[in-house]
Amino acid sequence: MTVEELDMRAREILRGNDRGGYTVPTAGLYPYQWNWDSAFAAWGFAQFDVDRAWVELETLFSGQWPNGMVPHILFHKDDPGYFPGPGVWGTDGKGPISSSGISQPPVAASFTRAILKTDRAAGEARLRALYPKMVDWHRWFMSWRSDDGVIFVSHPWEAGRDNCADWDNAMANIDPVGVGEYTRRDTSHVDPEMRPTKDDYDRYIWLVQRGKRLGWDDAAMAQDAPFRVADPTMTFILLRANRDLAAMGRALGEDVSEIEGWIATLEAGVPRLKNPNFQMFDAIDLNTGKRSRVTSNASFLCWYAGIEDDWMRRDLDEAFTVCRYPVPSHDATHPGFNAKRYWRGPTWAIMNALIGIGLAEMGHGEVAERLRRVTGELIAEHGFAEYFNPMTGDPAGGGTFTWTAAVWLAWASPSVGRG
Ligand code: 9WN
Repeated sequence: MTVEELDMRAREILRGNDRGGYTVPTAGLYPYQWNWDSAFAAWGFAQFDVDRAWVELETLFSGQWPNGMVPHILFHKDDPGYFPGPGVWGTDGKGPISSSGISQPPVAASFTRAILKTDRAAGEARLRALYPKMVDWHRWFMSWRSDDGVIFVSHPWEAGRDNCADWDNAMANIDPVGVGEYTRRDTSHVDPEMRPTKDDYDRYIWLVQRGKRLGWDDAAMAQDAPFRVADPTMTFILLRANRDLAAMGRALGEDVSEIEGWIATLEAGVPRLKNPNFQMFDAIDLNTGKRSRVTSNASFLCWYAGIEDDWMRRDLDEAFTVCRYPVPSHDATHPGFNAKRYWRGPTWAIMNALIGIGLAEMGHGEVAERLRRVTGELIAEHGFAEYFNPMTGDPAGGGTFTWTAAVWLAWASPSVGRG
């Protein structure tokens, strides 16, 4: 396909996954609105229909809970094709729309700022309405997910990197006793070898059952929490999002001192995520202090957060040597690497886009451009898949995927205007 045809195909995918005000990640496998997927979708829509981009974000924030949390899934319309659905989550009455009870990486403020650049005229009024909601959401993270400036997750799904090795220590300490029988739906849509294992799912569901039992009450859930893992994804993304939120607040004439305080707290927390023995950014099980000791694609989000790191820069060069299509979600030289299984090896275009944006901004223009080019080739040659084998480029997971199409339109396509 030519670049023009690929651009058109990407727009068709976004339109095709549009369910009226929100976009599903892909039909069948993920039939609801997911949080960070929607923020990427908005970024994609902004390249050809900026009004639709704002609507995507507005619909996402229409599901915000009174405590500020923006759920990771909004169940606008019941669909038996996904498990666990609204009944398993049991969040009735917690928010204005049926939803899950956890959040996801807060990329929305950063994409809002990117969208504003394409829509300076009408954008200000839309931003004015969204801004306080984003502040409330970020405050919720700082109140309930910060451990002295490192952001932790309460469930693997909260980080959006469901089965990555960063959670292995904490997952091994959970005994999913009483989880009961359930039927997964993901493995009827996708090859089970590309998905998390049953051991993983037992723990995912067990944690959801615990949240439901505790009425998804933040204070109750924080007591003796069985899963508390300090996460590079969340910490770097929230730090970056706070910088973007503060910039937008200043432009609106708002007092941003609270947000500046969060930025200082997170900047002070980041060094704890640096593994002192292996020098990469990894995860920490806060219940035991054990580190994950694996480089993931989230380790390379440091630049996106405005943090320079020479060791990670060298690791990135190595990833280019080992993989034809970096950046793998799990160090490809490590015995735990699996080129097919979800977040334990495959390359994700969304992560590459965030890494590439950060590299370019921090003065690593050459490698940023190389990553953009190789991601563009990956999508052009292998399609708009959910994720890809980093060695061969083989597509994996769901197809006609919203965020891969969005990343193509906004970042990876050779037609994207630079400068
Ligand atoms: C659980 C929708 C979501 C992404 C996540 C990705 C995957 C869900 C699942 O799909 O997670 O939230 O059922 O596997 O890991 O990042 O937001 O695309």
